Amino acid sequence: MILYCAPISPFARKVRMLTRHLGFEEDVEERFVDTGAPDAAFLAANPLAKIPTLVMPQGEALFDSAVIAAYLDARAGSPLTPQGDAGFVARAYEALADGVMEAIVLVVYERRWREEAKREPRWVAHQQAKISRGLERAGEIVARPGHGLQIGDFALASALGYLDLRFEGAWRADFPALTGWLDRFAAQVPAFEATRYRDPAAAPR
Ligand SMILES: N[C@@H](CCC(=O)N[C@@H](CS)C(=O)NCC(=O)O)C(=O)O
Repeated sequence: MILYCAPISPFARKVRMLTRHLGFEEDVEERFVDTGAPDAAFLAANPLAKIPTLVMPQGEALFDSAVIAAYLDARAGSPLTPQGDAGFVARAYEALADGVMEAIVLVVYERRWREEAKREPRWVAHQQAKISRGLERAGEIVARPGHGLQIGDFALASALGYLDLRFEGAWRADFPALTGWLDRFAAQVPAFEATRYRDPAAAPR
């Protein structure tokens, strides 16, 4: 399988952690792409030119990250998906963590795609409020008794890792319980460390 991705993308990291954690590392060739200058093969797989995009063995392309995550987990025998209604609750938690990630990406894109004079502080504040409320809720979810490792955890860890990278870990002061959770996740999932972006100083803003 081919995974179109990039070393710094949080949505890609979610999937790159899952391929490793679920034992598919050898089956997946990671191809780093520039979403700002997509090549023909990547565009043929995903006309939206978004990462992650996974090309299955039979050649069909899967996106977005939730679809790819569900596919990989199903292929592995669904270790990360609770049965019954709890499975839908787990998907809503994944959507929450993905939504936090999306809001962070939008704040980063505001900085990247708009000149300073054209940036809209109200829009940034609107996204930051989503990030805060989303992290508040995620903190409650991971603290539920019996909360087991699931796909949403990979999305949440990815979002927190991206906040560390882009905003110097400012979230840690506001959400100390999540810092403890992230440490425990990293201990349980070595793929978190393995996919850490190694050169923050060189990261495109
Ligand atoms: N909902 C998508 C979001 C993916 C996404 O926004 N990826 C970013 C990189 S982190 C991207 O491809 N950006 C390029 C663009 O929007 O043109 C998912 O879950 O995969």
